[in-house]
Amino acid sequence: MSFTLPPLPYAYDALQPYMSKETLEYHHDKHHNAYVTTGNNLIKGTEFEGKSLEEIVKGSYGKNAPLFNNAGQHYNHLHFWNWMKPNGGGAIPGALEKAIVDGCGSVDKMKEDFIAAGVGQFGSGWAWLAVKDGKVQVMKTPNGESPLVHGATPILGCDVWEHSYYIDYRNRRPDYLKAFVDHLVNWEYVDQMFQKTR
Ligand code: MN3
Repeated sequence: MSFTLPPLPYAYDALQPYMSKETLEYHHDKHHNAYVTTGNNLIKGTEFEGKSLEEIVKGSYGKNAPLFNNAGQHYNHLHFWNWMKPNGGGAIPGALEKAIVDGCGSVDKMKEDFIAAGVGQFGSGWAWLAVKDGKVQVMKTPNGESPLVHGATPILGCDVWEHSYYIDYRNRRPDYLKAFVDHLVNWEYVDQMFQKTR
């Protein structure tokens, strides 16, 4: 199976003013596309040809760093586009909300911890909500890693690489994370991933 780059699930200008058309053009068409192209070149002739993306991400971690970086980022970005929507950040579906309260204390505490995880990730990486041992928890990872390689299942992630926010927010990563949580998160897609862990 080779990697392919699906189109964005909304128009390039659909997330404005919280994420600009220019950011999405660079981020999707250049950055994500590069992970797809490079990943396809690196996978040729390896044991991972023909495996599923999740198998490639988990299997290459700690064994084949160049392939892992590109496959990991392909996995993260495939979901990242769907973790956002125009007019996002609204109500959280009931069963998921209950699990968030159970795992994180409250919805407000989860949002606060998620933003703090993204702000506190030194350099490039991701902030996450993940399910581990049946519990929802906040995590952060460097570079192309995700909860998948730490024994957990990601249900929401925010890209905190500078390419994700520097055009719109310059150095203000906290403002980007707050806008992501308040105005962009597609909780229905988060809920779909959460339901698969039940
Ligand atoms: Mn990115």
